[in-house]
Amino acid sequence: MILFVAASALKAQPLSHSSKPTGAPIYGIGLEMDPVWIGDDVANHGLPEEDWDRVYAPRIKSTGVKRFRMMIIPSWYEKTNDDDDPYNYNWDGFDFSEEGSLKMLYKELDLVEEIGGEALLVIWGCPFNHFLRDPEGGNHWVCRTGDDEEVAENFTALIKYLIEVKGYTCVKEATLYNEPECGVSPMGWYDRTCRVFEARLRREGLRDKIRFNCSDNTDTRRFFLEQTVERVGDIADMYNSHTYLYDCNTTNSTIYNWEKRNVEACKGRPHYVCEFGLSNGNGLNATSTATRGVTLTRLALNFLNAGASGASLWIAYDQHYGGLHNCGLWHSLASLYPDEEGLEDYAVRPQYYSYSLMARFIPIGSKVYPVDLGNEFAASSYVEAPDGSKTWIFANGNEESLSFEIPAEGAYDVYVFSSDTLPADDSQIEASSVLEPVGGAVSVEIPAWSVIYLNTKK
Ligand SMILES: [Ca+2]
Ligand SMILES: [Ca+2]
Repeated sequence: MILFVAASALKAQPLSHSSKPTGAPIYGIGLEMDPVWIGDDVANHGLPEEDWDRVYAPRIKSTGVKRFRMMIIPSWYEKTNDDDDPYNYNWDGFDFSEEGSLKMLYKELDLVEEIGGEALLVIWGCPFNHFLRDPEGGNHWVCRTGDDEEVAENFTALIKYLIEVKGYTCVKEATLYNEPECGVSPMGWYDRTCRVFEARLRREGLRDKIRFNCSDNTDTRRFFLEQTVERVGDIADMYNSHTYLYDCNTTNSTIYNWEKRNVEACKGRPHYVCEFGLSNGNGLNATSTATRGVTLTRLALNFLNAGASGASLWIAYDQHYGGLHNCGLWHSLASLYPDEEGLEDYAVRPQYYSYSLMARFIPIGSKVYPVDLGNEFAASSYVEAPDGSKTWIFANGNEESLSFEIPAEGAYDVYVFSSDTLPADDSQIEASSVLEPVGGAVSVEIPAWSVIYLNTKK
């Protein structure tokens, strides 16, 4: 392996991190992992079920990701109304049997439980032919819901079942509706349903087990986040927004300021970027390039530096919702990509390795100290993990290398992600060299289009 990093005589810019952390609680680096892999609501692609245990679960474990966002559709377990009383769970009227998407949900939660991770459940809306649909609520594959009390019963029934019957401790967070402002639940409906749901969590003794994560708005609609804070700020534990506005051509300032304004809108409560990706998939942004892995890291570092509690990638792996969504950490069956010659089933993309580095070095409970590199296409953060280890992270999206001198009390393990350091298989990138301090500092060169992690040697 080529060693890019060495204590060198290059003219290096002295660097220090912010003296204070952002103050945001860090809920970790996340992945969208919707339980539709063997279900039939969205995907129907004939994947061999055993490949979950053979390929998918081991890979998720190897990434080190501990936070997962999951789609929930109310009809999966309450096809018709359990009874006419929304304050009486008629358990015979719910069906939690291990089939279809529920079976997949249990497989995913089993995995999250095993690795000590956390799951965010998101009611997506309800199908157009479902009893929860508002008769005036549109005719899409997910629609606005009608009866707030019935919605609250439906969602809390699932949460109760998962926590109290199945015994999952990883179910930690809940969101009402994916991107509600897009029509699934505009303000006026949304805030009322949130209040009824939150009251029901309290009534059922579930409130202290669940963070209520609100807004879930799309990138350009900060007004919805602001209205959410205004209307349900007394019951929300945290907020989140999504973005697909940016790519390798976007400056740090633009990305940072987008998230800074979100954080400010939340008035002291945490803000998480619950979905993010790139605005296009061409050239340096293409899904199977290492440059995409660098840009995704640069985006996440900007969010964190601006005070985000973390960021979650859309999507863990290709799920064949359609072409737009073929941007996961790995492909699906090769036969589904007729244009990609020589592709192997489940081939990983370079971002599989870069995303794992982020997840491993920014664990839940970290503190993030922003670092200003004075460069619009290279970003950096200094992260203190709960176990006391400290990591400098650099993502360089320039065509030139950059050199910095950073303080060092001891040696650093060096992890390098670039097109030249990709493992030949799906094992993750490990340390490739050690930097020993000279005179209380180390010099580090960050090559063009690379990500480098310097982790205090344990
Ligand atoms: Ca019901
Ligand atoms: Ca009922």
